[in-house]
Amino acid sequence: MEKPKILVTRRWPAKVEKKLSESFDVTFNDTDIALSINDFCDAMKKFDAILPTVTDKIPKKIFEVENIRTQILGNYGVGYAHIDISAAKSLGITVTNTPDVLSDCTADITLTLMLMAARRAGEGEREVRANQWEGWRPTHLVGTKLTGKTLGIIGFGRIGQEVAKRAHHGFGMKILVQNRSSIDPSILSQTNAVQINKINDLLPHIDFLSLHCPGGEENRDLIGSAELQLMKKEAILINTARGEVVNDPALIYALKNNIINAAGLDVYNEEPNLNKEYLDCPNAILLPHLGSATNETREAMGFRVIKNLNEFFSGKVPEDKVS
Ligand code: 8YV
Repeated sequence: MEKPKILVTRRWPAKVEKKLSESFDVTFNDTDIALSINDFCDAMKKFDAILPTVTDKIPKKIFEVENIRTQILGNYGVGYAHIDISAAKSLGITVTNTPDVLSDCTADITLTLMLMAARRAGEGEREVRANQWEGWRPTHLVGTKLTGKTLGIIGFGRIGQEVAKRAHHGFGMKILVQNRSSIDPSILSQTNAVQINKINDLLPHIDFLSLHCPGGEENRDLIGSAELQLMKKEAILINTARGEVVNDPALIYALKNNIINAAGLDVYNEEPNLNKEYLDCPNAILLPHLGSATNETREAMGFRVIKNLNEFFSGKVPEDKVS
């Protein structure tokens, strides 16, 4: 039997690429430059499976090409708001993602941002590198503690729960959560978390807010000026979910006008072309979408895609099927 023809849209960890080439007829993207929409349309006619990432925008148009050969999009990543899922569904094209394997690392980067923003680590590092550090003094770059503070988490799935564990058991933080469905009490009790129904009822009571809900249109601008106004002036906002969940002009205004204290961002609207006004905000910690960027996790994500492909091509429903 002929091996399925697979397109990998970006470079993946070497071990995973090797494993892929052992099992499939694979085309790699040696340039590592993201595919254009036209390239993607073309690929839909040539490959049985395409393995995209967040840098591949896959709108309805891509599913409108004639003579589609692709049966499965094996997304490398947990978030899939960049794929028009209902268009895929209407053609019976399977879409899978890679949950679980990146929860630890995304939670770790969340805590990294919380600590960096609270302790003004970005400002401090820039000062030292600019050779402008004048030495220790009691009032120099004074930040705020995590220990004992209250963390609000929007979206209490796998990543949100890992963040809660680190914050509660590591820093003694009190956890308030908002989630679209109700969370099993046995899960809440692991971190003594309290579920609040409405975001607006949570916002005035928290010192840190961390976003872990899906992106896409349903959550666009979930945090805008009205929500930021409800937060404490001392509060810190962390976004490791998706850029569209936060309204950029509203957050930039809030950072520049002491509506909130600081923000830590790993994701942006229109990545990598983030709103340049963030660069003028010293109280914004800005990371380049590093949530899952560890060797261990990037390999595990790749092997999870391979597992989904093997299940699919042996006639089973892949464990991580989202459409
Ligand atoms: C991924 C992420 O690296 O998995 C996700 O949803 O945001 C990232 O950590 C990225 O999406 C790769 O496609």
